[in-house]
Amino acid sequence: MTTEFIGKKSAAAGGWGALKSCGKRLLASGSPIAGARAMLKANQPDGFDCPGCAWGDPEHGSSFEFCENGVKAVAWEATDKRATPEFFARHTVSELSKLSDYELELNGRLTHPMRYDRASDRYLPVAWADAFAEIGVILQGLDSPNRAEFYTSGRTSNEAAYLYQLFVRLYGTNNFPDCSNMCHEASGVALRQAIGVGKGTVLLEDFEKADAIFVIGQNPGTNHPRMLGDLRRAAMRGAGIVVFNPVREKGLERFADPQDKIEMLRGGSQAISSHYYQPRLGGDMAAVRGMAKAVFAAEDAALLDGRPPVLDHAFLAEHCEGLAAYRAMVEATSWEAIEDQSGLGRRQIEEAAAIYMSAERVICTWAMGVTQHLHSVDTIREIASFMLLRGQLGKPGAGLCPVRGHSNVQGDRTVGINERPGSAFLDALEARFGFAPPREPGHNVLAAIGAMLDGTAQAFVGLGGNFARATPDSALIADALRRQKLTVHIATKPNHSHLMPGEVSFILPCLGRTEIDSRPGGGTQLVSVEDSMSMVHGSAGINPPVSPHLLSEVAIVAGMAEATVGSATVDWAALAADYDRIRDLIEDTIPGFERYNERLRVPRGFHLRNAAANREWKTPKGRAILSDAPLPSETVHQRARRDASRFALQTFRSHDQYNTTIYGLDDRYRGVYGERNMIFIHPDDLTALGAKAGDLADVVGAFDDGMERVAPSFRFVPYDIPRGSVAGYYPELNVLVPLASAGRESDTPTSKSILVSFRRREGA
Ligand SMILES: Nc1nc2c(c(=O)[nH]1)N[C@H]1C(S)=C(S)[C@@H](COP(=O)(O)OP(=O)(O)OC[C@H]3O[C@@H](n4cnc5c(=O)[nH]c(N)nc54)[C@H](O)[C@@H]3O)O[C@H]1N2
Ligand SMILES: Nc1nc2c(c(=O)[nH]1)N[C@H]1C(S)=C(S)[C@@H](COP(=O)(O)OP(=O)(O)OC[C@H]3O[C@@H](n4cnc5c(=O)[nH]c(N)nc54)[C@H](O)[C@@H]3O)O[C@H]1N2
Ligand SMILES: [Mo]
Repeated sequence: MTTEFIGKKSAAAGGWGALKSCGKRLLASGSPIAGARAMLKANQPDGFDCPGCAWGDPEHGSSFEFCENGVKAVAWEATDKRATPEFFARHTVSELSKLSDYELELNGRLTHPMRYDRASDRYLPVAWADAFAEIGVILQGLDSPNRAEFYTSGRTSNEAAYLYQLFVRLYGTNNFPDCSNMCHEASGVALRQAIGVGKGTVLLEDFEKADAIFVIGQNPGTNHPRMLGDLRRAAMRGAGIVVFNPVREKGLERFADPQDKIEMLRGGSQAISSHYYQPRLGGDMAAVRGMAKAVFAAEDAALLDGRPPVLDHAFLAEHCEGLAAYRAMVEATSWEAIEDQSGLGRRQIEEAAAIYMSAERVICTWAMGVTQHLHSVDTIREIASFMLLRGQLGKPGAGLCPVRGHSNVQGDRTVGINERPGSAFLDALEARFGFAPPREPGHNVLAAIGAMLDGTAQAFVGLGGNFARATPDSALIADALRRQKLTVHIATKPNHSHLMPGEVSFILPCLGRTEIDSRPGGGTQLVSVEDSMSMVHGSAGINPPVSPHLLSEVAIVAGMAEATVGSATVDWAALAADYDRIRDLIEDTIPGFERYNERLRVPRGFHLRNAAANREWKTPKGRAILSDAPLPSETVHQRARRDASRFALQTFRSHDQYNTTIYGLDDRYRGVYGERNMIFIHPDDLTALGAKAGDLADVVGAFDDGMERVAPSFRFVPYDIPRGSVAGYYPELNVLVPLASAGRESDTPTSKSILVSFRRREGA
């Protein structure tokens, strides 16, 4: 037995630990100066948008607006390590496949376009022009454009994403699997149904005005560290910060702001959450329903006692639809059902509801803990309905805030990465460019995988990301990629998706966010991104490119487009020479981008108008809609509890990773070090299994589709987590996420509720 990897947890998130880690990270990158210089320009008006996350940038930020994870993301890109043609000559693809994600990316930045050579099982350098030409020939030769899949990861700029969708639609398909299909898709679907806009309604400023902030299913200390600054200021003002998270996450408990000199010198820290509730996995809909039940009860009591009503009747009457049905559904749900599904006691839920009711302005934020379940859309509808009861939307200091992941995932969707584009957008493309864009819906991530598995799909192009590692049932995906006639990966560093080559396979290396993008004939270029608060702003790199052979994402997309669809309809080369021209096209075809080039160049950029935030409801009924969906009859967690050997597993992120990019093997805030194959489990569950901290077990999937799923050799870590719930890291556990288990209406893999059991292993 070994427990060496379990160590001390940080006393607070942030603080000196974060600064120390920043320094280490910059030194380890080999280019501490480039990294440090870059950080001073992160999220500044004249710098680049930090590739770390999609949290908003403050108007009056400190002289530097960055965080530990921003430093890691920047250092990761500004590394002095290079995956050169010599590197690829030294190793066959089969050899590289044996490396972990961590070891593979450690080889540094890609420097040359590479083409797979089957005879030697190696990637060999190729000229850009030859790569584009061959891609064009293969894409043109497919039986139908609908047999190609065009993936996007959310780091791509608005300009590259817009050009990509234009190319792909001109080619003839809407097959746009996107990382957001695995991420906040449920938020988009639910919010469009409820309030007519699939985005959040708050601005960063609203966090300064809220009396209460509910943070549901999100770990900002690790994934959105700059949000902790806003939560900390709110906590210091006395705002209630109510957390729902099965796991006690350090960043939501205490935070020492590295940007606050006095706090740092005193070694102090600020408590973040005022109330921390630990629901069972997938129990949030029940918890919110319980709060709504308490609100209706309080409303009745107030009416009886002649006190002012609790509900915002004026708002509900003027703006909402479905109150009676929602209320009937809430009242028909018993406390017993709510307590069993949420795992929280009625008292706790009533206490949380009291905070909601005593606050004049409430914000609710959420992330993957809410969106990656079977009933995520219903849960988010429930959150929206609950917030509408007291008119907590469309006023300062209040609103709904799905906190996005990738730094431009929201922008990519805004500019047309959508497998089900609206007709208004397609009409605009048709009018502007004079071609008939495809109208039939295309593939999202799960549909694309289905098509790759059944042989329909013949080509895969990935604009960023790590498709094979981010998706469920990893074992099947490798096969699916290898069966393609063509695989193309536009990337900054090598990852495992690159090592599953189709018949013809390319790795095309691109510039990162922090690098100067200088185009022949067009000078230095600016790109733009949209954050979680719908602010669109410019981003210009400041470091010289790591290799003279890199092209920008825009130039690569333009190169593939020209070779595939020709330049008769769109002058790709002209667009790639000057991105202002791409922005002019965005302005012409997408509402909200008026005077794009001008407004982009003011500090902090501009806000894309959000109708719901102005209490304008773009729903079919022209009103905000409360939902009357029943609670799920049984969550995965409830199912697991029927059988003592079964558990509900969630896959989350450690403090030392960016999705499939692993920066290191520590998770300081959770007190584990040097190891990632770990299962966090309640101590009593561990005892019931007859196991101890550090014992080894295989994690076995219990999804009943006849497929055997095993993640071998994981170690138990006793943790503060509800009984029956366990947790471990993504992407290592993706072998257990069943392709066939997808969120209703969102089609999102259910990465936060996987039915598993354990098979003990002998030895340590
Ligand atoms: N440093 C860093 N930053 C990142 C990323 C990264 O990998 N590293 N990834 C980026 C991306 S793409 C995204 S989408 C975001 C992700 O940001 P998060 O959503 O914070 O990511 P996860 O680590 O998946 O954490 C989910 C949290 O939800 C909790 N949770 C799980 N299941 C449930 C549940 O049923 N109910 C409730 N109430 N809570 C639950 C988990 O305990 C965990 O605290 O972060 C972005 N920022
Ligand atoms: N089990 C489980 N699975 C999950 C999740 C989970 O919580 N649990 N989360 C899901 C979520 S929220 C998401 S968003 C997806 C993420 O899925 P992806 O977006 O596909 O994955 P990433 O790991 O973010 O992609 C990393 C790769 O992007 C490339 N890259 C980095 N920067 C750039 C750049 O500037 N340009 C280009 N072209 N390439 C770049 C690098 O080569 C790197 O290897 O994973 C999903 N999968
Ligand atoms: Mo994400």
